[in-house]
Amino acid sequence: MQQFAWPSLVGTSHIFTSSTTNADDSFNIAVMGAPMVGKSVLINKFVNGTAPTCYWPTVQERYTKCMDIEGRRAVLDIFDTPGGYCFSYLRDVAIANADAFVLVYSVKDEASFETLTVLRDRILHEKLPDVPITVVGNKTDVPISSRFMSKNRAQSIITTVWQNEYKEISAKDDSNISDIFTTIGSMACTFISNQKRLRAQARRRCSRKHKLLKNICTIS
Ligand SMILES: Nc1nc2c(ncn2[C@@H]2O[C@H](COP(=O)(O)OP(=O)(O)OP(=O)(O)O)[C@@H](O)[C@H]2O)c(=O)[nH]1
Ligand SMILES: [Mg+2]
Repeated sequence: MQQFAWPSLVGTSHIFTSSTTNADDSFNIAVMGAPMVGKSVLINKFVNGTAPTCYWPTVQERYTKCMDIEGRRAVLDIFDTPGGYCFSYLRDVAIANADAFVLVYSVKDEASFETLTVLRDRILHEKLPDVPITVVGNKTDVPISSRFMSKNRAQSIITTVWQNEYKEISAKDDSNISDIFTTIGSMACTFISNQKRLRAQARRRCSRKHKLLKNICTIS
């Protein structure tokens, strides 16, 4: 697990914290996407059970929530990122510090899907190819005629071509959106354990090579 401090808070930012005592693990989750796709509504519904009453563009906000992941108590440290381009450096900080990503677009806004492809490329450029990513198509409460892409097509691009998890929701109407965070939390947990195991294996291999070289030097 990476140890780091999220950037200091600026502008209209806040920290929203639920009880995080006695947690076994902690995972840093960045929620990213174009402006107005519903990132803040999604996070607030998950953490507080309610949505903000009016739209206010996010600068940066951080939320923590304790939940059971893979049978252990874990803290999700969730970073709500700005959609607007004037804060692109905050998105870079979020990418650098996150263990896993929830990428949100609106099913009625094609440009928000294009933004997601750019963001995803940026994440893959910075992180390992198997970094945990869940893509969320939000605002499914809108009439089907205003969708720019069918659910099947979105599912096929994201799960088959991108090889990422995909979920469609209405952050505004759906009451059960916690499985998005349970899924990304589990993915982060597996990813970090695998990284630890690979690092331990590499260390063991390195130390075996070192011993072998030492023996050869002693004999000769
Ligand atoms: N119809 C509909 N509207 C939604 C839904 N989720 C969010 N909205 C609305 O979309 C607008 C933007 O929501 P936010 O959650 O603030 O969007 P955001 O992605 O955080 O925006 P930025 O902070 O500017 O990046 C608000 O007016 C919300 O009420 C949804 O599922 N359905
Ligand atoms: Mg927001």
